[in-house]
Amino acid sequence: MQIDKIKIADFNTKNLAKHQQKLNFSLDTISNCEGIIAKLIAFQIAIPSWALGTGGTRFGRFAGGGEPSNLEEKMADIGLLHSLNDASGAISLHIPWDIPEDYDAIKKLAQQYNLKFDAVNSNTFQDQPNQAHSYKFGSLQNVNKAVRQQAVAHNIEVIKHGVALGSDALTVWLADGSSFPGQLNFRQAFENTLESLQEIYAALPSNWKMFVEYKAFEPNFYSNTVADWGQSYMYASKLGKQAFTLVDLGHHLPNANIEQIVSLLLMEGKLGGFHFNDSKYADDDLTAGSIKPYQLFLIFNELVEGMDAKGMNHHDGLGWMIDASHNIKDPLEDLLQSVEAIMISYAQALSVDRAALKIAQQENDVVKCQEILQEAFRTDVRPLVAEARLRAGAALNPVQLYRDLDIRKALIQQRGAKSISTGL
Ligand SMILES: [Mn+2]
Repeated sequence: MQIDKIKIADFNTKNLAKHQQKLNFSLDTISNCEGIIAKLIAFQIAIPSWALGTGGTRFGRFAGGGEPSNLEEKMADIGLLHSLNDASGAISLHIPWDIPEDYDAIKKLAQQYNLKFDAVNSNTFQDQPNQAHSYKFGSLQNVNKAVRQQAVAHNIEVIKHGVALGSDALTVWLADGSSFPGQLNFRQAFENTLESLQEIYAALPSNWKMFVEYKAFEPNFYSNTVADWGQSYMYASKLGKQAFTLVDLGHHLPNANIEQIVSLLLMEGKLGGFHFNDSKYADDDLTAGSIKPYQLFLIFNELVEGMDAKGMNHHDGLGWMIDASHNIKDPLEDLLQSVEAIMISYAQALSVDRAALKIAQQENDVVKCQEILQEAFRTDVRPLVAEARLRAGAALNPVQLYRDLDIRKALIQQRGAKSISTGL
């Protein structure tokens, strides 16, 4: 289903006076509001094709109803999000969960919803029906060359799907590792993985990027073969200039200083992309900004500072994507909340007084440094984010309009109460 533009306009008209009041206060208190709003309008966050349905835990899954059961319906859902917030204009496909059957039809659909194809994702963390070899003991790292070759061939096939759709990046996340000491020779696992990645890298079109995603633990519990940013950086450096590290916020050990990781990877020109989510304990895949909004702001603070230092475009210099799971919330509401949290953190980071911060840092004025950052964090930038949406023809309050229009109810009527998303 698509939302009638008139309904969005009506909603905005109804809420305009209140918005204007808040916006006027922001315009008075935050400097360079126009510059911030322009950057917010350009900023887009990709939605992964696996995030439109209800996820689950290893204990159970509680379906939400009206879930998209094929790629076309998933694109319709992202189109819906994008019409509400004008900030979700890209889809990230997961192969083989969402193999496009008719490229032209899918591309046409994307055009209709104003969506781009973000990075394509390979999957060697589970076995597919009729697969010759199992990934139980790893894929690109496997001691058996035939298994590695199968995993390499899969990644090359994913690139081909991406090329046909107009994507320009491949994300490789490996579940490879070991669950018990002694199970693996670490060096051999690294070398096998590197060799496999090199074969995939050789198949990349020249305008493509390869993102090497790391994860501290899980599903393996003793070692992961790409466990942290340092290991990812080693692979990316050895592979070449088209390879980059991808940071997923949930893939660190507790209390890791992610903002510092981001800053240094940017400095080295090796930060490729981001997966947003939030967590309290481990890789919880919760709504971005729901647990640690200050951390999200600090990360964006380094992103903005680091990208500006390199003269990078904020909106396309890196790959921006949500990677979350929705166990108890309506996935579409959850995604709207995540995008909102990301935009707020980005706007806060854009509002930091960088010149003053630089002086305070040079003077070792620790108190002043903190004051400057917290001034930006504690200033309400939500009216700027809403204004960016208003100017782009989207809704002042996407979650509210989604509820006012009873969209989930309509989706359940259309798709049924028990539809299940592919891949979950
Ligand atoms: Mn991820």
